[in-house]
Amino acid sequence: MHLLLATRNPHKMIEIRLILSRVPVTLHGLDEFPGFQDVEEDGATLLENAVKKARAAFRYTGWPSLGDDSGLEVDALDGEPGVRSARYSGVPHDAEKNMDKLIAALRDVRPERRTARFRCVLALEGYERDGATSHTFEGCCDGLIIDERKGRHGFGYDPIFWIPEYGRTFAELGPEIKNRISHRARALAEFRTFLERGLEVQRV
Ligand code: ITT
Repeated sequence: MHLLLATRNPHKMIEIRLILSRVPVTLHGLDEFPGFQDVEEDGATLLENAVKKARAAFRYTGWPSLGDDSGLEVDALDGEPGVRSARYSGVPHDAEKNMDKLIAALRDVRPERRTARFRCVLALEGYERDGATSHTFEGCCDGLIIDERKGRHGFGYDPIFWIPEYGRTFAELGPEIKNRISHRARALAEFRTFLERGLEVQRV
């Protein structure tokens, strides 16, 4: 099976390729389709945007396409930046400015009240199963937002997303652990189960 990863974010791309490395699918990137125009991510939810990205890629290429929309939900900010995580401090995306803005917004919030979660929604379009050609998967990872950047791995908000169980940020943990426990890893685990079930059905 060929699967197009409908993302322009090279970090997501690397994580998804690693997490799916043992799954018998051939992964492709949007770089193979230079004429493809990016969609506007104007949905009100992660789900809407994930579907929009996957659907546009499937329509353009004809290949089953997987869109990833993800975001950081901070409880003390009523779930912000959420769906606006990438452009929290404006366009074009700037991870450093986004972290500065988030740290400033939480300046008066006590450490124990800085609970947050990363959420990842994946949309698969163009893959027929059980009478549907549209499927979605979701994963979350809980943590706390800290004031000081720690670690050099990962991307986006990873240096200030601290995981209590490990006593480290995503950026300190590195890809091996992040790709086991992250929101993206959990959503992709659901996706993998879905694919493997389909492959078993084909074998029967
Ligand atoms: P595509 O739409 O092309 O996939 P994007 O970076 O614009 O790339 P999103 O719209 O899903 O992706 O934005 C998600 C933002 O949330 C991303 O830019 C980061 O700022 C943040 N984010 C998502 N997953 C993350 C992760 O694993 N680690 C750190 N930050 C993450």
